[in-house]
Amino acid sequence: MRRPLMAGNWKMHLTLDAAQALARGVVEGLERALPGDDGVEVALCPPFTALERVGRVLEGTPVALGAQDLFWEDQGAYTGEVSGLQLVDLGCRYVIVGHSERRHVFGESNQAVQRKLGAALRHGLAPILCVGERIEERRAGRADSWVQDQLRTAVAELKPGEARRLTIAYEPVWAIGTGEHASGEEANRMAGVIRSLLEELFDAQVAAAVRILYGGSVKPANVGEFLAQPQVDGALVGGASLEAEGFVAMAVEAR
Ligand code: G2H
Repeated sequence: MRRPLMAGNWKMHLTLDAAQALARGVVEGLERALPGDDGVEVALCPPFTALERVGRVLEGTPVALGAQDLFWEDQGAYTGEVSGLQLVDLGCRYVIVGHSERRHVFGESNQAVQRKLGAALRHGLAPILCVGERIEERRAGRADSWVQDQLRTAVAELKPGEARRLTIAYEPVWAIGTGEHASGEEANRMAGVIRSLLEELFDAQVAAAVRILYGGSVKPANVGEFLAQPQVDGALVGGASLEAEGFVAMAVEAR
C-alpha cells in the first residue's frame, strides 16, 4: 500500500519569519485536524534559506522537511550550489529533483537530473523526481514519449532497490502556476504511463511501490479530483501551499 504524500513546494517565497509562521500554521493545523493520524505523509519544501528555521519548527512533528534542489557533488568550488550532504545535515528527508522550473528556467538537462537523483539517493534522501511535458509536446501528441524519455534517463543508473525509494511528480509544464490543470482522468493516465515504464525498466514490485503525485495548479477546490484517481498518490503543491489552512485541508483530503 502506498501512503499518500502531500508536499508543499514553497519555491522562492517567504522570508525567515514568514516561513516559520507558515510552518507553525501547518503543524498546528494538522495537529488539530488529524491528531495521531498517519494515513497521509506531509512534507514542506522551503527555500534553502529557510530550511534550518523551518526544520526547527518541524522537529518532533510528523511533518517532513524537504529541499527544492541539490547539486551532485558533496563539496567543492561550486559557487551557489548546495549538496546532499548539506541537506542531510540540515535535517532534510525529501529533495525535489528536476522540477520543471529547474529544467526550463535554468536549463537543467535530463543528464543533470540523473546525477542529482543519484546524489540524493546516495545521501539517503527521498527524492521527488519531477517529470512533465510542455504545451508543444502535448499539442504534437508527444506528451507520453517526452515524459518517458525524462524518466528513462533519470533512472538509467538506478538499481531496483534504489528506484523503489523514489516519489515521482507528474507536473505538466503548461499547468504550473497558470491556473490551468490537467483533468483527473488525464493525470491518472499519465501516472499509469509512468508506472508501466517503471515496471518495464525495473519490475512489478518497484512499479507498485513508487508513489506518483500530480502537480500543477493544485488547490483545495480541485485536489479531490486528483486524489480520487487510483494511480495518483498525492500532490506536489506550489502556490496553494503558501496558505496554511488550505494546505492542511488538502492533506486531510489526501488521507
Ligand atoms: C508545480 C507546482 C508545485 P503550482 O510547480 O511544484 O506549482 O501548484 O503553483 O502550479
